[in-house]
Amino acid sequence: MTHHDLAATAQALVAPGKGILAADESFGTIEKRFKSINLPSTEEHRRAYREMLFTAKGVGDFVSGVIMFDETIRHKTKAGMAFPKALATLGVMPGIKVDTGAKDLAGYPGEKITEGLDGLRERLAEYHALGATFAKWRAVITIGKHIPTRFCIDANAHALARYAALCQEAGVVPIVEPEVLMDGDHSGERCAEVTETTLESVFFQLHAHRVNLEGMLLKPNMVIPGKKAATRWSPEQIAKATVRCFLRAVPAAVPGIVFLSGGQTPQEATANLNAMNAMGGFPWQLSYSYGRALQDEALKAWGGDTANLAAGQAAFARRGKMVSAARYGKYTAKMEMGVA
Ligand code: 5MM
Repeated sequence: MTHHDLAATAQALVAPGKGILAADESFGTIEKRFKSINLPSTEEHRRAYREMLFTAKGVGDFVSGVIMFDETIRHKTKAGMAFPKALATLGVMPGIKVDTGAKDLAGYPGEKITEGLDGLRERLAEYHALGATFAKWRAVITIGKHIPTRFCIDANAHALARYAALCQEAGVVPIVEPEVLMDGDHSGERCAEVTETTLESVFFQLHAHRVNLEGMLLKPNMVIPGKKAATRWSPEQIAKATVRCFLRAVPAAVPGIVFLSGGQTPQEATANLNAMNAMGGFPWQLSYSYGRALQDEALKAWGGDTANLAAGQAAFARRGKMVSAARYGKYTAKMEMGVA
């Protein structure tokens, strides 16, 4: 795989009107999601839930790629087709989460470092053989009283860059995800400051590790006040602050920025992305790689009951249509009133 192939894959992942479905919940996270609908996290429930999403009618219209977890990429549809093949048949690219999770950073209370570099070259080769054309690694940055520290930001940026270089060596497009968490009562301004510092460190390290910027995607948080902040921002304020921050810190050579939803409601995540695309004036595609914002309504409508399979798929496609419209700045609040 050449630099040219990597760039083509990265561009296809942010094709107009499309974005990524993050369905790479590890065991702990999917258990938490299923708990909200009172469903035990058995292997068959996890498989059936993912099959419902991956095979929804029209999925290829709003999903360019799906990020899977190690267990999921090995699963098959009820009819016996491997998930990566089933997705490819629908024009959707299979992707894989390759980090092994964020752990406490020794010596730095309250901060995390993402693990998973040991043996990564070999794991990437296996995932590539299983059909993965892109991968994801998530670093977590927490805002608090005396944090984040410069050390934590740089350590996570270094690991992200090592991961990205190994991906490109394996012919896999890396999605680089430095997530500044929304947890806490910090202001939007504080989020902007931390996000900019984090992105600067990430791109310094990507350059040092000789990562080809045209053959990667960035998956960041939006610039947004903390969940418990007293002062809230409108979608227009969030859009303005986010675009300003990214114009300062993200090279134009990066083909696309695919936002995470990070605990925003489906409506918020859609409206905020829409406001950015309505603004224009930036060199990258601005798209989504949403987990919760794309799945929450579908998960509720499905409720773990096979009888609700069509309802779950309809809820998923309905949100998909709205986020896809947000890629063009054409989403309106009125669309929320439409039935599935
Ligand atoms: C879907 O959630 C992903 C996996 O999380 P765990 O490794 O903790 O199970 C997560 O990395 C996700 O891809 C991003 O955070 C974006 O998801 P949201 O829900 O924030 O859009």
